Order: sequence, then C-alpha cells, then structure tokens
Amino acid sequence: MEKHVLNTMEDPLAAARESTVEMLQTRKRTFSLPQPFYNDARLFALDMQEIFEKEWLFAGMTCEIPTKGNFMTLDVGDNPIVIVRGGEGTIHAFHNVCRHRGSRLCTKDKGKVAKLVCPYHQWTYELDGRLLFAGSDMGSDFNLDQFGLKPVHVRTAGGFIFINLSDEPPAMDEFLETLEHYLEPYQMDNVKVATESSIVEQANWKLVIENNRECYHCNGAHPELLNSLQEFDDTDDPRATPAYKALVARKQADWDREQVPYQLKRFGQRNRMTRTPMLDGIVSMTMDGKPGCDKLMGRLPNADMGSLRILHLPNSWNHFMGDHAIVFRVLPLGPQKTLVTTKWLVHKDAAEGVDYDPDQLRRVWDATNDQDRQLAEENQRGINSKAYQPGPYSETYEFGVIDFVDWYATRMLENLEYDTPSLQ
Ligand code: 3BY
Ligand code: FES
Ligand code: FE
Repeated sequence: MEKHVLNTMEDPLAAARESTVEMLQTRKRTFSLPQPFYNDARLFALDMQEIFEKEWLFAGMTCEIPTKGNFMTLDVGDNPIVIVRGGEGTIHAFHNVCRHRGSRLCTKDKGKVAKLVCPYHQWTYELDGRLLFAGSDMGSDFNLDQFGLKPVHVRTAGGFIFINLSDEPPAMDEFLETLEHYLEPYQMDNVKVATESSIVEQANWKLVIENNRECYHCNGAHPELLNSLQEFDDTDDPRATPAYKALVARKQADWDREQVPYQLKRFGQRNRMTRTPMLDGIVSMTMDGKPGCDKLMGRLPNADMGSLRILHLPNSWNHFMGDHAIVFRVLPLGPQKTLVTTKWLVHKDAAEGVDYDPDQLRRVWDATNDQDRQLAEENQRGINSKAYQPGPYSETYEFGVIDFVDWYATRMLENLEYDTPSLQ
C-alpha cells in the first residue's frame, strides 16, 4: 500500500504527530506520561487514529447477538459500528453508515431485524452488507453492487467479539486460539448477560486503564472487592506470600483434575491471561464470597474456579469465575471522558430471581467501578494542573501500568511512523 506523506499544510495534526513521537522517544519508561497524553485534544485525536482505529478492540460478546438478525452497535470515537449475526451464524461488522447519504443506519444499542433498513430513505441491506434495494429512482445505470456497507474486520473466540477498523489489522491468531481454549469449560454459547452497567468517567481512557492495571490503590479504595480479590495473581509476584503459593498449588492440582486451564499466558504486552485463586474459601466476587448464581457456567464441576483474568489492551479486562463472569469494555468519548461498560454473564438457563439476583450479583463491581471512577477523575484533575509532572511508577506494585504504557508507546510510535515516514 502506498504511504501518503503528510505535512502541516494538509494535515492539521502534523505538528502534534511530531511532538508526540518526540515525547514518546524521550519519555522515562517507568514514569507516567507527559500531561498532553492525558488532556490534549490533538493527542486525543491521535489516540483515536493510531490506537482505536488501528488496533483490535473488544466490542462485545457473541451471546449478545445469539441468532440471525440480532445486532449491536457501538461508537469508536466518531465511527459508528454495527455488529450483526447473519445467516449460518456468521458474525459481521460494518461501519454503521448508509451508503446513500451517510445516515447512521442502526440507531438502537441492540435489536433484531430481518434486513438492515436505513431510517432516512429506506435503503435496504442484507445482513451480510450487500445493498438489496435503493428505491426506484436511482437511474438505470445505478449498480447496487457498488454500494454495500463498508466492512470492519471482526474475529471471535471464546464468546468474545473483537473488531478492527484498519485496512491491515495486526495478527492475533495465537491469542484467539488460547482464549478459545481457556473459555472452553465455560461453553460460551450457553451464556447470557444477566445485567449490565455503563458509566461515564471524566478522565482520559489511559487513566482508566492505568488504574485497572494496578492494585496499589485497592487497600485504600476497594473494601467490597477485597472481600474476594487477591491483590496479585502470580506466584512470581514479589508480594506473593507462602500462604498464597500454597493455596495456588492446591487449587492448581484441583484444576488439573478438572481439566480447567490456569497457566499464565502473555501475547506481547497486549494480552495477559491467568487463573488465580481468590481469597481462601472465597469462590466469587460477591459481598459474601459465595456464588452469586446457583447455576454454574458451562461444564464447570464446582464453583471453586478462582478467577480467570483476561486482559486485552487497549480496552478490556475480565474476570471469569465458576458461577458468573464480568466483562469490561472501555471506549473513549473525549480527551477527558470515557465510557466504561460492565456486563455480568451467567449460564443462559439460570433463572433471574431463582438462581440469581442481579442486584446482588453486581453489588461488588458497581461499588468498585464507582470507586475507580472517582480515582481516575481525581487523577485527571491533578494532571490538568500546571504543577503536574510525570511521576515514578512502583516496579513492584505498578508493573502492570508500566506494561500498559509500554504497549501504548510502542504501538503509537509504530503506527505514527507508518503514517509519517519523514519521522523515521
Ligand atoms: O480486578 C481487577 O480487574 C483489577 C486488577 C487489579 C486491581 N483491579 C481492581
Ligand atoms: Fe440512508 Fe438515504 S441516507 S437511505
Ligand atoms: Fe480499582
């Protein structure tokens, strides 16, 4: 593909590209980023172009569009996207933009349709994106074939749907294969969303992710979560106690017998997956640590599965337990505004009010999300000050943050330089 050379005349962001590359090349690896990364409008535009329009994003779960004609929508910055289940179960993703005059096509969050019909002048598309009908007055040389919906790359594994808005998405096969394997015991075709929440945080998306990548703040902030959560998830963690290591050894022997994967896997810095026990005797992230849903997920033999943690940068972290799972999606709305969507999943045959109480299921993470929102917002307010300067991350407690910022800096530089050859 031919690279187009950009200069200040034709690209209003050219100066911002140059200064961003410079800041990334000279940053201190174990320090937080310079202020513009967290609050500048041009840098936010670059984040959207270079990260959110080029990297694989977590969009939703396949169980949210279970049958033919089910669709869901989301916005990646200014880009409305629709994901739809077509014939034979195939999942398609498209730019949710009509090829007539550009109206947004699907306006609801989710729903079920026979065809995708534009609300403006009723151009009608097949579920695979082909234009079927464009009124009667488009002229005799009008060719329906030239006006299909623009596709977006989509991949699924273990019930997760990922999308990629670029022309040439980076490889992700190895991660997807492992994800499929780790989620096999959960039989993700037999899952439903029990309840969900969307909150808007007045903070840059990177502050939301940074906050999630460490538990240095957990003691001071998360009393409900600490009823169940261990603050680390790896026996190599410097904080791991002999008691934790013994618990891990015991649980791993159980999981081996039950053929439930647990080993720590990493795919670059983008993905990390591991199963870790919660506190001894605790089986779920509920207020009392007991199952929040009596019907267990998939083929799991008992509720004592610890938590399978799945990280996907730039926009998702997840916890899969024996009785339910919690999936998180982060979507930037502005330089200092971020949408965080949380979904609680249970077995599709679990009955609300009988097997689970949605209010009880969501109590811990509703509280935790709100606490994390406050932390991210206060972080943002301090960073906006003229007194802010990048500060040191703890390599013991905040290695996850260092890893995230490293991933971000690497992807930004690689993607920016591709667009801006003169900077190489
Ligand atoms: O549980 C989580 O998703 C993350 C990991 C560490 C702290 N935090 C609440
Ligand atoms: Fe969609 Fe006119 S803009 S039919
Ligand atoms: Fe937190």
